[in-house]
Amino acid sequence: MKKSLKVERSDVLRSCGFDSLTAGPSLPHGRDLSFAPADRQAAGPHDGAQFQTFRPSDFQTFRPLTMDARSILHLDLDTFFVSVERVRDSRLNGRPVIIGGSSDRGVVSSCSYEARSFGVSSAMPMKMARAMCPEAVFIRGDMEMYTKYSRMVTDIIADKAPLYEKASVDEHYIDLTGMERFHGCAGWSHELRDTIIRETGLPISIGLSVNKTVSKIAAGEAKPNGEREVAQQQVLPFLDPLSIRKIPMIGQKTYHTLRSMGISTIHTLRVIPAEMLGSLMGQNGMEIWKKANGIDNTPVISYSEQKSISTEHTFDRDTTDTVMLNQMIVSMTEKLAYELRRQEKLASCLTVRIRYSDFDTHTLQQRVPYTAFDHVLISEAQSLFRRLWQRRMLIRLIGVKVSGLVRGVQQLNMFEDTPEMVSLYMTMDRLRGRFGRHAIRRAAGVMTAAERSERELRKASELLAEKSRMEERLRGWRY
Ligand code: DCP
Ligand code: MG
Repeated sequence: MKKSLKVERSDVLRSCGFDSLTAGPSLPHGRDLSFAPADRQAAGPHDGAQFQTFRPSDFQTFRPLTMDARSILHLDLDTFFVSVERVRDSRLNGRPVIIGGSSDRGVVSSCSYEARSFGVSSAMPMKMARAMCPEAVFIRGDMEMYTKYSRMVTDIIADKAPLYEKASVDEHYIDLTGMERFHGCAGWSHELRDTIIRETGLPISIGLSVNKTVSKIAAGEAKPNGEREVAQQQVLPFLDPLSIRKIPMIGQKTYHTLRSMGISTIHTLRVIPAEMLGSLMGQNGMEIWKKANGIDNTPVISYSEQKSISTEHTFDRDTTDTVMLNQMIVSMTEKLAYELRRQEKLASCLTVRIRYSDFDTHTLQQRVPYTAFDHVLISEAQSLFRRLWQRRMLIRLIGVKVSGLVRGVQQLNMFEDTPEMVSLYMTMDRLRGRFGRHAIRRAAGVMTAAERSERELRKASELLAEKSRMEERLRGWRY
């Protein structure tokens, strides 16, 4: 018989400090709860409670730590944008530096530790940062330059690492599993870090542990400019005293939810039964519980295998209609950029493909500074298309692809653009999120009524010309 574990919802809520299904937390905000096993056993039956049923299979993915014999290295550049600015201008060393949108409506992208000591943090409105630290050096930023340094670091890693993943502009994971037998992983990691610092001039911190979550947290704890190794048996003692905020998937909202339940340390979080968190927060709760317990089986995905996003269009009739082809490029690229922003990704490479009516296919690609913005990608796509379409022959298909994707939000580009443009993007995306992708499109990607009738007229006159040519030929046959 299949065994199943039943958890009463009211039991869960009560254990977490809620008096009833509708009541708010009964514990004062910020108090750290302790869930001893005895507390759990003491919970008695509760009438009229809703039941959530878990089967043993729900927990099958929870592999004990001892089964994981991986060695995963996480590398994260320190105050990345600020450090690049410092490499280029050493007068910034030791001073509070804040990088972000130049207007008050912009937000902080990166700030130095000196600025952080004034309470400034990334994603904070620039206006607030200015008020907190008026003596800071404010820099608008240069995404092209940061992309160049980001690639420099990736190239060094690619040259030395067996398998690496580029997770964001300044973060990489390397799977060193199996290397221990030949070299010490820690020694190899130390040498790699040294090489990066020597060749780029950028400070970087590393964490080495049994999986991605723990090594990322370890790198965070090693900052600034440090190294931290957490061996398998050290994972729980290392995680236990840390704030739940250190768990990568805990954002502001989840953090406040958990804090309102009195949970502040990873230890408190991990001793709560998984099914309780699952019952309260669904699949997300289960994931958080696993991470709090140092469990993470996600693989390091090789950078070359990381997904790209692409779209293509085959025309009903092969065409040389420049206006229409250009409009198609605009709307396809717009679609991809929206998808990037929706997935919170940035692209660093753009590819355009055309297929002529004789099936001859040509592709051109171009590296771009990390972006998820239509206007950057569209102008690149248009210029690639112009270079590609040399033969001016009938086109059967066009395609656009973005690749070299990393995690990141469009805020990365904010300092390049006016706040008006950014809020326009956000409004457009909100409309698309609510009413569908086609709810709003840029004019260049949509034909105006005048353009459409002009095109119809052109087609009609082509047909008429063809008809009279045919009649001419038929007349010739008759005589
Ligand atoms: N970034 C951004 N907006 C954010 C977060 C980050 O524009 N909300 C950019 C600027 C950062 C870079 O991405 O320099 C890397 O992000 P990190 O979170 O790694 O932050 P830093 O490298 O600046 O600091 P740390 O030393 O904490 O890693
Ligand atoms: Mg960083």
